[in-house]
Amino acid sequence: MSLAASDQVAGAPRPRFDHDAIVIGAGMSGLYQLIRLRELGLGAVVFEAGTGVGGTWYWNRYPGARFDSESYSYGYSFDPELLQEWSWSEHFAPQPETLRYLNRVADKYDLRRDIRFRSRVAAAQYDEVARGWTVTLEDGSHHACRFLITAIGVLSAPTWPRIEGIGSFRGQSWHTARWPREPVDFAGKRVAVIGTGATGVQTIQEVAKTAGHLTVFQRTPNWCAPLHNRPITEEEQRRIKASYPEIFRRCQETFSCFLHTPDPRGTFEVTPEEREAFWERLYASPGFGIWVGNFRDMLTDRAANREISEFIARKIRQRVKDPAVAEKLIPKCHGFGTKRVPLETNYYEVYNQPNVLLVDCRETPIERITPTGIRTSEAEHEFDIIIYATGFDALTGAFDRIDIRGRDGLALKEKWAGGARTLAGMLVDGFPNMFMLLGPHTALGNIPRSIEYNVDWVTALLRHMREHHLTFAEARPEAVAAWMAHVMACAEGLLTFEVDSWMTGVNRNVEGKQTRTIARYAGSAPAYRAWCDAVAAEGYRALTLA
Ligand code: N01
Repeated sequence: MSLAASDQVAGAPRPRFDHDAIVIGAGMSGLYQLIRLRELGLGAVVFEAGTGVGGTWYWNRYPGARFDSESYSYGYSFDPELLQEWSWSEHFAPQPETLRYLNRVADKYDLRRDIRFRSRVAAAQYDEVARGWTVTLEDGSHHACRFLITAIGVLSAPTWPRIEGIGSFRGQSWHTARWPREPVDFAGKRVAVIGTGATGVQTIQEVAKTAGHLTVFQRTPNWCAPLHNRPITEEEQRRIKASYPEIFRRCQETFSCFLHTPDPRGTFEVTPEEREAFWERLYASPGFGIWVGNFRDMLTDRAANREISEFIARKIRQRVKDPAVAEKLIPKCHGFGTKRVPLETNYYEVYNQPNVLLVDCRETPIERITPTGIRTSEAEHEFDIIIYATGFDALTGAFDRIDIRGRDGLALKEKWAGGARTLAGMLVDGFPNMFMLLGPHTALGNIPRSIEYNVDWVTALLRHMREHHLTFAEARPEAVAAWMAHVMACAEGLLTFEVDSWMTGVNRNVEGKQTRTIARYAGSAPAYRAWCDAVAAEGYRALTLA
């Protein structure tokens, strides 16, 4: 029996909901939430803007897109059968494989029958009388539900650069997060890539393989480290499948749910020789070890951060032949790891190729996009293709793009104007019966691990509400204040928060996002879960339930 049909406020007219729950987004969180809602016996629909499932892995089909957390730590952990059925081909799987995986999940659980594709949500309005939400799609249709669950991702609102003339280019151009389905042939073409974040790095190293000529427009260099990807052998496959319980146990224990976790030693507690040997080992190892498995003080102690930055700078100088180009590629304004470290495969060597040019936008800024290419303060560059790897309006951007209104018609965008305030990234006071999966201030890291935790927490709350005949859940303002104090405390002393990046809520291409905020939860995933578990264990006293 559905919750909406069974639980009615005493004396009030029976609310007429189209669905118990509406989920926005059919990415990794939306798919898993749908599975759990069905298990609860709730009638749910998922509205998805795309034509298929996959979210991030549906939209980001740019050349070179792949995991940079180990494939076997990334998949869903909740279905042991699926874990045995699915074989990842590489230690860091490419995007088409991940998209196939998510389609396989959708097939296995017959999820598509409850997903409406090509359905972009334009607005959602809380209805105080009905204690539910009315969701409006871009086609103007309205859909009423008791519970609204946002599964709209952290990095799903792409941003184009604010450059004059962007619409005038006569060649082909795409944002990496809106890449076409048809393969793009770069052979013999003059290609530009704007942006050198994790996406730009993956794109550049792939496009450089075949482009006639590639020009990279770099505004801020990033500290990149080798991915060391390779195929998974049959023997490794057997070992991986036999050790899934240990793999996921390890992910639960580590700081950010990766297989790597900080080394308990401080940078200067070891001899210079030991330090160098440790870093050499990390640099030669696959994955994020060098970022999240480094000395524990790397992101809190300036001198420690300087040491590791110098180590990586030496690597860049060794790998890039032209010293002037190498210097341009070495960040000078932020230390190693204070931004998300892009993992690369021969990225630096790309700049040794005769068909690749690095343009430093700090020295020679882009002035405008022209019908034939890009004009900088120094030169006119002609292109056949321009690729915008210019990132996302992260964390809150996808929320801002929906007109979400809570009690008294208050717009979420307005409520968050000075920075998002949440309860554990999942609830907002003033927005009853709305639950966010991966909302601002959830513990991020190895994302699927955060997703599974958030979905299970929301599902447990819904179960609790059903068992107690409750139809209303709202975060208490004092609980939000307590949570935000915890978020602020976790951020204190972290070098990460002294740097502009999507993790500090800065995007110079978005109005009103020029100043740093504590946009991201910087505590550990175990601390995050302990906090949320305590809320549940205390009977959800942090929430008003009715
Ligand atoms: O975006 P970004 P991203 N002129 O914001 C530049 C995840 N991810 O898509 O730094 C010139 O990091 C901008 O320059 P600046 C991962 O979490 C995961 O690359 O603002 N340049 C920057 O270089 C990652 O952190 C995977 O000076 C302009 C770039 O565009 C997150 O997604 C793979 C400009 C944007 O970099 C976002 O990464 C890829 C302008 N006007 C990404 N405007 C996995 O492996 C912007 N830029 C799972």
